[in-house]
Amino acid sequence: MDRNAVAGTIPASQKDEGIFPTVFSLTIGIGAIYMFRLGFSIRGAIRMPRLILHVDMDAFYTSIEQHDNPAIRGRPVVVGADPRGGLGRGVVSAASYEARAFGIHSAMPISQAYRRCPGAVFLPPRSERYAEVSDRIMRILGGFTPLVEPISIDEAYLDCTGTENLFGKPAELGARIKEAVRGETGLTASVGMATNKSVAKIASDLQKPDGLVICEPGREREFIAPLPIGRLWGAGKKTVKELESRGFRTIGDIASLPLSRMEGLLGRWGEHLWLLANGMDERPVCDDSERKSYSEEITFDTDTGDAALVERVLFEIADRLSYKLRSDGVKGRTITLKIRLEGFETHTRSATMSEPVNDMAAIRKTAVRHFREFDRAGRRVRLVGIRLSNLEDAADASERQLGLFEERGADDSRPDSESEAERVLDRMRERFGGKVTRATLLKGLDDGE
Ligand code: TTP
Ligand code: MG
Ligand code: MG
Repeated sequence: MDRNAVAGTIPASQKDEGIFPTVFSLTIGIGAIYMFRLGFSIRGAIRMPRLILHVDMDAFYTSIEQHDNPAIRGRPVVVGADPRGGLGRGVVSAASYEARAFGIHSAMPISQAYRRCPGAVFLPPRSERYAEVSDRIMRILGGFTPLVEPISIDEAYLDCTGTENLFGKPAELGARIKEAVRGETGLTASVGMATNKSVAKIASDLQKPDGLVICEPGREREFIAPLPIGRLWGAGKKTVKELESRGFRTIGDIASLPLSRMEGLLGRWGEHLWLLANGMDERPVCDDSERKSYSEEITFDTDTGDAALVERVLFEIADRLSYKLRSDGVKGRTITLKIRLEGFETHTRSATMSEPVNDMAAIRKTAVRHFREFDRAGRRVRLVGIRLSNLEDAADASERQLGLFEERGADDSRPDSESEAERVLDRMRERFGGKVTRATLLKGLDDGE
C-alpha cells in the first residue's frame, strides 16, 4: 500500500509505538509527498528554459554561386538540371531570391523555371563545393556550443542553454552567430530562437533572408497560433488538406481542440501535431554521435522478382554494414529494411532488439525476415537497403550484456562462435582489403573456385 511506502520514510524509532505514532507518521508521510511534489513543481517552474536555435542558410546553393562569381550577384540564379532552352528534364535544386521573384522555387521542373525566366543564370550543381561550405558552417556553429545537430546540408539545431555569460542575451547570440557565418563564408543565415526545436524552426523561416526571430519563453503557443498548419513539422500536404476540409486553417485552430478530437481525426499522429500546435516539443538536440545511423542500399540494374537474389544482396549488405559497425566499435539496436518496388513505391520495416547488435547474422536474419514477411503483391524490387540506428558504444553494450549473462549463470556465457568467425573475417579484410566478404567467400565456394 502507498501509505506504507510513505511511512517507510519515517525514522525507525517512530514505528511500532501504538496508534499515535502511526497517525503521526502518516501525517509526516503525506507532508513528505507534498514537499516532494512541491519540490518538483518549484524545480519545474524555475527550471531554466532551454535556448534552442535553428540556423538555416539563405538560398544556399545559389548564394554560394553568387559569392564565388561576383558577376552574377543580384541576378536571378537557378541551380539544377540543364534547361536546354526550355526542353530540359529534371528539377530546380535552388533558386536565388531574385529568381524567386519570378515564381521559381526548389523542386519545380526546370522547363517551367526556364519559361518563367529565360534570362536567369542556369547552373549545374557543384555538390562538393556546397559540402565543403556546409562543413565550414557546422564548424563555426560548433564554436558556440558543442550541441550542434546538423539536419541538412544548410541547417542545424543548436542547444545554447546556459551560454549567456559567454555570448550574451539571445538577440546578441543570434547576431554573433550570423556575423561569424557571414564573416567566414560571405553568406547570410537566418536564425530562429525558442525554447524548443519546433518553434525555433518555424521562427527561422519567418524573416528570410537574413532573418533573426526570437520567441520569448512562455509565448510559444501564441507565437505560432496565427500561422498556417502547414508550418508544423510533419504536417504534410495530406494532413493539411484533411484538416482544412474540416475548417481548421491556423495552428491556433488545432491547438484549441481537445486532444481527443485530434486523435480521433489523425490517430497517434494527432497527438504529435497537437503538442506541436500547442508550442510543446521536448525533443533534445542530439550531436552527431547520437544522431548517427549506418545504412547501405543497392539498386538493382533491372527490377527483379527473384527473391533469392534479393536475399543474397541483403546478405552482402548486412555483411558490409556489420563490418563498418565493428570497425567503428558501435552496435545498433534498431534494424530497418528499406524496400523500393517497381514504380518507386518505398517501404520500411523496423525492429528494435532488446540488446544492440553488430554481427552480420543478427542483422541479416532480421532484414531477411522483414523481407519475407513483406507482401509485395507480385511486384518486382527496385532497391533494398538496411539501416542500423539507435547506436551504442559496443564496449558499453558488451559490458551490460556480460552483466546479464552473469545474472543468468555461467552456462550462458559461452564464447560466441558467430562473433569469433566475424573477428577472423575482419582480420582477413585488414590484410587483404575490403574485397573479402562472407558473401564473396561463399560465392567463391559456390562457384567451385
Ligand atoms: P533549403 O534550405 O530548403 O533552401 P535554400 O537554402 O535554397 O533557401 P532558403 O533561403 O529558403 O532556405 O535547401 C538548402 C539547399 O538544399 C538548397 O539551396 C538546394 C538544396 N535543395 C535541393 O537540392 N532540392 C530541394 O528540393 C530543396 C528544398 C533543397
Ligand atoms: Mg536554406
Ligand atoms: Mg534548409
